[in-house]
Amino acid sequence: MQDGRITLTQFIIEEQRHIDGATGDFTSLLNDIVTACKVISNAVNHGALVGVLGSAGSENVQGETQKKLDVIANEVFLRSNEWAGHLAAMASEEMEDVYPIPERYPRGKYLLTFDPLDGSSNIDVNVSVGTIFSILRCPGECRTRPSAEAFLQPGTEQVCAGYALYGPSTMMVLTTGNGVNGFTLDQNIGEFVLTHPNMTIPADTREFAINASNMRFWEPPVRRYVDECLAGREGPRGEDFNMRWIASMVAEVHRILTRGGIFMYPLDEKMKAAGKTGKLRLLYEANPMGFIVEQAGGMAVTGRSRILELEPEGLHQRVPVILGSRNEVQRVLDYHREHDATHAA
Ligand code: AHM
Ligand code: MG
Repeated sequence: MQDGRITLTQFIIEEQRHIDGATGDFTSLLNDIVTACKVISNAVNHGALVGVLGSAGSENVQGETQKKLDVIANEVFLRSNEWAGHLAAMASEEMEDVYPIPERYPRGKYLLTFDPLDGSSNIDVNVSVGTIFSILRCPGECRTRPSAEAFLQPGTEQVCAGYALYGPSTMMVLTTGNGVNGFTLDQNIGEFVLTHPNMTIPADTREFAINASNMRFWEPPVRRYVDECLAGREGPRGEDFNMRWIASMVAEVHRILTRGGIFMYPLDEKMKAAGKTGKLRLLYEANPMGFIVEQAGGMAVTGRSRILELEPEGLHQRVPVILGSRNEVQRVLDYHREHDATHAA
């Protein structure tokens, strides 16, 4: 821009220039995603003024009540990204099946997964929510007949991952595997401007995030970690810890990218008894956030393995998520390893 500021579009074009064989398809796809996020941001900002708050009176595939904004954001993402010819198919938290690009449009070489409005329990109380997305390459025949199997790629295969945070300001944070950069929406000109170049997560932290209402169901390694944090200066860690829980993963990850921290939605006994494998979804929550966190120098694990190396088994598969500052995540990983070694089946 004339004033020396760098827009998201400019940033991506310049980054792609250094990639052999780049056709501009990816830049163009990202532009459509950015447009969708601006539209969602506008709806979120206007809230009750435009009648978008409250329940839609329906349930999604996971049996969760859909908010009006969940449904609107999903539609916005589909319409913005289906027409341009960059995608073969999309998959969303709000749709049971894969959404193949309609026959009337050309099909492209990428796949897009997204959670159109994450943290939607926060919408009605006017607390930050966000959009999470992940871009994969479409393997083999998938361009002609895209199926759910095409999406079942480990997180290490992601071409790009990002989130939009609809908070006091709207931000877009993304990675293409070359570090993490944050952009703030300048509402006056309608452009995302680079404001947070090369975001990195401090290796150490004294702040943790977990929904403590599940404490009685936690596995021993998680309970041990949190107990030690709560014991503070007088406990084994010898330091006081702070705690935060926003119930909006995008806001939580953004805080961690900004000042460090650890976020946990672990496996617990209640989930196990119900046959569940976690709370958060692998393909459009854990993998994109894991990619971003790792690119910022942090770690993202289930407690027992690296999230990005998991072989997905289903479109809506749930996994435990523990991510953030490297040394703390490593500690939780170690506690699981120690526990499992002494309690082998
Ligand atoms: P959602 O995709 O239905 O909004 O659920 C995901 C959200 C995350 O953003 C957040 O970390 C978590 O659910 C909060 O869960 P809880 O309500 O148990 O605190
Ligand atoms: Mg979600």
